Amino acid sequence: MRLPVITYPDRKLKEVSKKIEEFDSKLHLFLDNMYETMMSSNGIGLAAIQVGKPIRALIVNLPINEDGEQSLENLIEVINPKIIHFEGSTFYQEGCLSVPGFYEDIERFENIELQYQDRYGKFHTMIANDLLSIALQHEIDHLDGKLFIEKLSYSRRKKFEKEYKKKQKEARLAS
Ligand code: Y12
Ligand code: CO
Repeated sequence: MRLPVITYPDRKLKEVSKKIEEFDSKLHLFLDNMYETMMSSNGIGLAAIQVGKPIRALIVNLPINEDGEQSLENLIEVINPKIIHFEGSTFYQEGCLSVPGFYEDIERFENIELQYQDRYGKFHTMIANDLLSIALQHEIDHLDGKLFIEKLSYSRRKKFEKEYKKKQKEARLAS
């Protein structure tokens, strides 16, 4: 089932998500619904809070080629993540399904080491580089109630707020 994606400035996105303790069929169905929602919205990453559930779950499915194709085999489900090491710095033009139509260069760690659980509660450790590292950091920020726009400079954020409000007004008038 496709779930509605919450968009900025909904205050729900500021909520800090709770640790997952039960790895049951209810969680599995929710993760499946997150996947359907992300794929049907042309996303490559989604956190549970973006569909209104404040639990520490996120999914990432990076493109496998330059045409942007995605494969279920590459889907990564991450529960209760903890970044245990990080190094380097990199910039990438990020976008977010909860901030539609806005992309901006954001600084992140280049490489991270992540401890997390899978949908069955099994613990894993992963080293993530490049785009995967960026996507995971973006999604983990959602679990802590943070959006990538909060990393913008004061002047860029002001400009964003003005442009975003204008776009929202135009969309309301067109609907
Ligand atoms: C690098 C940087 C950030 C991430 C987080 C995951 N972000 C996304 O999946 C964003 C997807 C996105 C898709 C949109 O829809 C279409 O393009 C059709 C979109 O909509 C508009 O711009 C209107 C915005 C964002 C992962 C890796
Ligand atoms: Co996002």
